[in-house]
Amino acid sequence: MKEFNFLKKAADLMPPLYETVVRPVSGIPEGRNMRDGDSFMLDFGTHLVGFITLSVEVQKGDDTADSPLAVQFEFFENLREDTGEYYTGGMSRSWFQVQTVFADNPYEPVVLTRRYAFRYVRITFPANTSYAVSYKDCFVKAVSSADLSEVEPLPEDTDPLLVKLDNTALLTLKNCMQTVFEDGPKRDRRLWLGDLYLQAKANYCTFKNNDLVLRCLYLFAGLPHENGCLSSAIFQEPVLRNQSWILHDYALFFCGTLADYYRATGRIGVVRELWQTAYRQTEIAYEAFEKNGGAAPSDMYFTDWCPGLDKATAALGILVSMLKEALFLADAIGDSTRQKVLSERIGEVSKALKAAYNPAEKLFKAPSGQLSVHSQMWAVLSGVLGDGDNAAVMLETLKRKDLVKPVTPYAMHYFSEALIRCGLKDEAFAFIKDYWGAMIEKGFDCFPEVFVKDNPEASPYGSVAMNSYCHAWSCTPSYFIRTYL
Ligand code: RAM
Repeated sequence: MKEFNFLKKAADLMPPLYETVVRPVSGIPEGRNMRDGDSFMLDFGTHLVGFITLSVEVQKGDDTADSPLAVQFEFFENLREDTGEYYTGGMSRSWFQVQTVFADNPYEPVVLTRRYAFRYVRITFPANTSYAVSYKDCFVKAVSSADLSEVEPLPEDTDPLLVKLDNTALLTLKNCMQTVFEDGPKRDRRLWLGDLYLQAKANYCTFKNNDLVLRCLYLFAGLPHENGCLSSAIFQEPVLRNQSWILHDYALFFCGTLADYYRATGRIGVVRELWQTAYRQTEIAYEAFEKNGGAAPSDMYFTDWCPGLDKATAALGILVSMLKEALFLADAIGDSTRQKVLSERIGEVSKALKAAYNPAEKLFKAPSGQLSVHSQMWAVLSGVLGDGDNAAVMLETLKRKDLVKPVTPYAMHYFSEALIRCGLKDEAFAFIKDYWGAMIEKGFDCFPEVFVKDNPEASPYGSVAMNSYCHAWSCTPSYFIRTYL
């Protein structure tokens, strides 16, 4: 019943979508007569999410339009996707943005009703029609639930690179803001809790669509698994449902997202309403820690797409951090029984995490002995060491070249936050400019899902064609710039 109410509230918060009409800036095949495999590539000049319409002029043949017109559309967020390879990785090829339309009436505009995410579209007329066609018009009805007029301009003297990072981050977030905070508008077009946590942080200091955050919180709370654990993601299509994959870090981020929502809005009523759900996530993750002999079950934590990562220490850091966020919520509503339980549990998990610290080396080790950036940043964010030791860990992390490094801007967010947390703000901004700046330098219009500076082929899915090139978990430069500068 309670779940049903949450879903009803989520439905009531369905946002309106703002529409903008955009036409291509280049690639228009002026005066070309096309058929039988002829094609052209339009460039819309910026990343868009929306619906395309194409109109052509039928050129008079012997017997005009005596067969349907076949039009193939291939959409690319980024030309790196145009590999021409046949994909055999683990994801479905149906994520590739290709559609062929057979228009019985070529004199009418061809209107696609499926939403695509792209900057470029290759249009091909594959059939050997007796007639040729020429380009007449093409436009996109771009959609987003983000309201640009809410975004305050940065001060005039802001470093031009930071302005670029902010603009790119804003476009990334905006195009992922649809009827929920999607992870990426090309793929998976789904609401993920780990992504939402970061999107919401960026949203509060940009588009301020706080009701969209609330809608997403209600969707998760309304669709728990049987034991009360929240799902890592929610599908809206074909039917509203939760995803079977459970991740303890993502479930715990419900506490962090709710705590941030409360900090941003002061709405204590929402905290009261969602408190049971939030608290339940800490119980589940803590019980798993206990059952696992006082260690976090790393296979239940996402952490990053980094291959071969030993996640156990980072996972403990996440658990302590989110238990603390839950304690913050318990304090806010005055739940003294749970304040006590949470404080004890924070103590227990902190002890396990501290055991991974080597003071001589000033680094945290994973159980396999692996040294990773992930272990350091999450240990620092959890606050188990004092400020001075925290800073020493991060300085050591910056110095050492042999640590396993994150491969996603998602994990790099936490690395940047960890630097700021221990007073290394200059180092944090130098890193943000270097890492996200490299994406700008490489010509990305939006921030992608995966980015490794010296490996352009990096992909968790076996091909860069499957990567998402507008991925909201990468949008946090706006959060850093607008919160800390
Ligand atoms: C990717 C999704 C999403 C992320 C999951 C774990 O496949 O696109 O962003 O949260 O991985």
